[in-house]
Amino acid sequence: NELVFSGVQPTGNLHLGNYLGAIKRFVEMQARDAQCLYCVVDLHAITLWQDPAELKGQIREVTAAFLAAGIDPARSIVFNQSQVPQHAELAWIFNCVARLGWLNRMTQFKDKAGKDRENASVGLYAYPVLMAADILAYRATHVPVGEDQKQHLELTRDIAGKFNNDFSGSIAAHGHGEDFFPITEPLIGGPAARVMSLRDGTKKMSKSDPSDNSRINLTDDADAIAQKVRKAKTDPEPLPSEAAGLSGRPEADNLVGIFAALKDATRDEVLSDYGGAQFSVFKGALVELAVEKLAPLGAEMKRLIADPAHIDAVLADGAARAEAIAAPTLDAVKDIVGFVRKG
Ligand code: AQP
Repeated sequence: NELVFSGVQPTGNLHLGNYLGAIKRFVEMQARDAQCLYCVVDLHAITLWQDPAELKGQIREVTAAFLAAGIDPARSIVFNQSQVPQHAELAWIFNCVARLGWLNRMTQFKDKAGKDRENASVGLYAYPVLMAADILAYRATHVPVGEDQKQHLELTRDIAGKFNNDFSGSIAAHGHGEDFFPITEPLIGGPAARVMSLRDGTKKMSKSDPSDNSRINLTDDADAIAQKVRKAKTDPEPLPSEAAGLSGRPEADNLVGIFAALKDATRDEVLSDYGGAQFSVFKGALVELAVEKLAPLGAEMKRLIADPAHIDAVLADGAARAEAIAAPTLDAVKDIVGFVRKG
């Protein structure tokens, strides 16, 4: 049985990369015959300091983006991580399974901690272990994410494998199959698995980039979208007629990839229409397409955010349904590890 899990951090400035690399694909996964869980990962968000006066709004904004994009909270389980205690509980057990050497290789920690590593939170370091717990508390088989999460997904697989191996005798003694935790499949792909900054085609589009012109925010209106696309960095050559011609042209590759993802097409299909075109022409078409797809999404997000009670009710309902799946897994894990537990 397929079970899909993924999450987005409520750290503000949700952008086109989060949408094309993750949220749009969450919606597509609903069409498969699988239970999907989509989580606003607030425990992850506080690995970097978040203003308590802003955090609730940020959590509701991500929830609104999920719903506005087409995630149906009756079919999928939409919730925020801190309402389901099993994530943090399982993360502790996994802290005792994961090895320091594995975490020392994580490039996202190195990027986010920067030069002042001694001053980074322990949570930022242990972030990928909590992510493994998010996924494995539901024994999820498939995780749609952007390219930047590939290494963390590999760590999840390593933790699942080591747990299955370290506790194989106890897993069997408690009547479970030898693969208690599944070896989760990352679902990374499509033309926008890694959307780059509009100002620098070698840097990922990111919430924390100080330049607002580097990203299209999901709440940007039509004028802002148009202005940012028109200002986006390009090179002087016209577009090539095939995707192979984009290599070594990161900015052109990025804009064509964004166009393709918005249009549900491939880069080659886009270039069969725009090969040989100047950027002035292509950007005009991209503005039109981006406004057509994103402006209604942003408007619907704003409408939903205006009714926080509705969003909070969706999250509470989702948390109860998520906990109903995670609690029996945690009970089984405690038995396997050898804890005494009530009832
Ligand atoms: N640029 C991107 N292209 C494609 N996918 C992306 N994702 C993020 N950036 C891009 C995917 O969005 C999902 C949620 O990401 P996240 O909220 O967990 O955090 P992040 O990856 O740390 O996002 P940012 O925007 O890059 O934030 P900062 O600036 O804090 O580093 C994930 O599936 C992610 O892959």
